[in-house]
Amino acid sequence: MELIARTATPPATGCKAKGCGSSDDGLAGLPASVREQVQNHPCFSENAHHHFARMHVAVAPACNIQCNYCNRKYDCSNESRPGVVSEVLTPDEAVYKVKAVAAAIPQMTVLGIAGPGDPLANPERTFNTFRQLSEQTPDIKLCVSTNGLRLPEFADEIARYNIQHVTITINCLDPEIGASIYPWIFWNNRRIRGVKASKILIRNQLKGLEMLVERGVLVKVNSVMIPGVNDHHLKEVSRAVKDRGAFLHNVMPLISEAEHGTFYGVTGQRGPTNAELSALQESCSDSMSMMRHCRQCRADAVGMLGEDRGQEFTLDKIAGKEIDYAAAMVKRERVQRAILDTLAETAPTSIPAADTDSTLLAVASKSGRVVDEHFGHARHFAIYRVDANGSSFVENREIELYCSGANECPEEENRLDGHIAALSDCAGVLCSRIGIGPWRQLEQAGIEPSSSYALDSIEQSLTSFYQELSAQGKLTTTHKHQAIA
Ligand code: CLF
Ligand code: SF4
Repeated sequence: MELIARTATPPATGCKAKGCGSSDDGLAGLPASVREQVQNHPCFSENAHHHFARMHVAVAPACNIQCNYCNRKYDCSNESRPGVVSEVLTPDEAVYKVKAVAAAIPQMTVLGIAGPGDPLANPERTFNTFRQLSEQTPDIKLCVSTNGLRLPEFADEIARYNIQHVTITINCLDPEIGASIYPWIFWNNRRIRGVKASKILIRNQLKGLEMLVERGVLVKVNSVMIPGVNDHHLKEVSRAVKDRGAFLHNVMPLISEAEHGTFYGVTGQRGPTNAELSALQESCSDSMSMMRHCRQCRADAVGMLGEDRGQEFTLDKIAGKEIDYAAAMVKRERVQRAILDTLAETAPTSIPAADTDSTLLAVASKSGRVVDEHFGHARHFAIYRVDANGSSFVENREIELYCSGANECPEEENRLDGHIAALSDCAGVLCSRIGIGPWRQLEQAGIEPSSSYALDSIEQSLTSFYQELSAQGKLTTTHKHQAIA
């Protein structure tokens, strides 16, 4: 299991009302057609990721550029966490797998192609898959993630298959910066290097973005934050992509562990701390809606964001299954409608404005819906702003695993510094289980742990936990002050 080591420090600032990622406070102001496009897309809508799932099919092995944060043995790091590798499928295998997953997980609303290379460097495989899905599974939204080099060439093809969501990774607008991120691109049958290569790549990314927006496609831009290389420049990227019609900006941290064998990994380029990432996201949010709940998925991910059910749907496990997709669609429609109806009813109370009575609470959850993660097994905590009226998601904070996966947490635990630092501005943390040692250390740090809400819904648990802490006088002025800093 990978350790995520880049996190020891909490964000410098809490969430401001307008800066809560892609939180659905913005949905009400959107045109009906756009609202329909995002309300059940777990990446384009923060709220949707608690209720709807996505899946990826790894049909695109080749790539046409080299990024210094990528080792080509693994999945495309523009969306995937580096160091994971996915099994490549043929388009026919992919379509079969999509139907099997859609029948088993009715809340799976989005099919994405995000690797393991670049989907548009594999146009036959990518569009063969999309064409079949647009015909055979018309209730599934189609999504693609690309480095953008061949985007202008395929913008019409994307629109033809009703692919409503595209992600372009744009790390810079300045080719001089680009030259230190991309050593080469493969363009018009030639390998091109340096500033010249970056100029072509950036030109095509921006042109492709404009062409997609003209065609009514919603575009999210991903940027990898590389301290000392492009961090000072990403605010400008945010403004520029917004001006060209991008819907959302997702600034992701560089992950550059040496064992992944990337150029940045072996040369010691560091990734950002949580505080640096949060501060940059906050500053970009002045001009652009920011995504803050990205989980840097695998190219064959299945399930809710942060959950990977891929092993349940390997080709050998689904082989020979008869799938009645017409019947599955009826069930899917019913399940998804029920979720949307519930969301419509609860939306007004779920997004409190920042005020002096709100505080931050952390949740350990695998599913993103219920409190179902052991404190010691959590690889991240979801941070919520909570007050007496409800809760709103702020961000995910990655942490380093301290528990080896054994059944019991160590009683005496002295490796909790990273956890405590990451949660230091939170009044409490919800988890499904926790050992007595970590419990005591959290309490000593002024962070109240609770496993009383195990397997309850996150939203209800947060409200009840807030009331409990409030009644016990455990929401100190410090907590409240930090929550809105
Ligand atoms: Fe997949 Fe990407 Fe579509 Fe989402 S993921 S292709 S937009 S359906 Fe989402 Fe995963 Fe982050 Fe990507 S959490 S890595 S942003
Ligand atoms: Fe790797 Fe993706 Fe960059 Fe290609 S575009 S080099 S697969 S990170």
